[in-house]
Amino acid sequence: MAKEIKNINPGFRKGPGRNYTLEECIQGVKHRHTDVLSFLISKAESHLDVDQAFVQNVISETSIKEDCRIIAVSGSPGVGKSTFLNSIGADLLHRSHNIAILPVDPSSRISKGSILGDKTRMEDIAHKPGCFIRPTSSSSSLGGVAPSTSLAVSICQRAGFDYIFIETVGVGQSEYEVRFLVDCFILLLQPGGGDDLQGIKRGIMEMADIVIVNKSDGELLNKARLSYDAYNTALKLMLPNKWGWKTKALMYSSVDHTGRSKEIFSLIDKYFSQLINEGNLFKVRISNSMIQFEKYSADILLKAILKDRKVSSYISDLSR
Ligand SMILES: Nc1nc2c(ncn2[C@@H]2O[C@H](COP(=O)(O)OP(=O)(O)OP(=O)(O)O)[C@@H](O)[C@H]2O)c(=O)[nH]1
Ligand SMILES: [Mg+2]
Repeated sequence: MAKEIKNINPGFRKGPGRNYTLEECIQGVKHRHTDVLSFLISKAESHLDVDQAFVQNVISETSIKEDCRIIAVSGSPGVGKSTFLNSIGADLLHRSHNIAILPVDPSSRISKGSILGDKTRMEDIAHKPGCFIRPTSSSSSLGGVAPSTSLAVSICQRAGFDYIFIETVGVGQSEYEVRFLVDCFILLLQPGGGDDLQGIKRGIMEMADIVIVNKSDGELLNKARLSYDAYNTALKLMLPNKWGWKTKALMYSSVDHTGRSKEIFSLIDKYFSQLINEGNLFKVRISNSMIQFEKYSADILLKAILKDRKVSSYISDLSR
């Protein structure tokens, strides 16, 4: 007989069953009402124009918290992204920060699997006040990150979170797209013994602002040190990015992190201080908005073309 699984996902809550009016949503966003935020993100994921317009109305009636930090945490499947967010998220909550975590799941339309996975990996923080976790699906997008993820970030910015994290699986397209949604890009890597550098696409290293060799603990610690040295050597040869930041590497363990998150936070603080002091944070966001505008206009145009009856019958003729 199948064993009963208890508490597999204690943090999981069913989506809100009720509708909210525009005014309730505006107030809900201002007061960081998590059910309203989830409701709005569901609307953002909808393909209906009326839902998109509703979200846009809420966005235009609320203002963003300028000093929030929008950070991507990317890396290959199983590298420890959710556990990492659980670890640093717990520290941030302890320091009375509010955090939103938006895991982007390329497969959720099929399996809904990582909705369970992400929340169970973040069980230390999932129930805590000040923490909002809302997985979003990328499956509706032509690329890796759905337009709804960008709207979800916008909604969370208006809800006044201090930190907004996007968790993306670093396979192919998604990390390139998420780069242009965030202020800071953290790349998590697995300890590999130092000869693993060839396996990492150079472009991905160049995109990262902070590289973290995760799982630097137990039997993996020696391998992690070798990887860290190899990445550091490679990073020294790389030029600063266009905002003058030089990518830095750190070792971390999300399961044995006693005292270690200090290093992460001081590096994140340094990164944001440099951007702000040199007046570049605003420029980064403007530049990101322009890139998103181009991408989503192209998406909308392509979808409209594909909807055209003549085009779709031509395509089905071709594929016969
Ligand atoms: N030893 C060790 N194990 C870790 C660490 N971080 C995560 N893990 C383990 O690695 C496995 C995957 O962790 P997740 O946090 O789910 O990884 P993920 O990158 O979010 O996975 P996906 O979302 O499926 O791509 C789990 O078994 C974790 O317990 C770490 O710092 N040290
Ligand atoms: Mg995960």
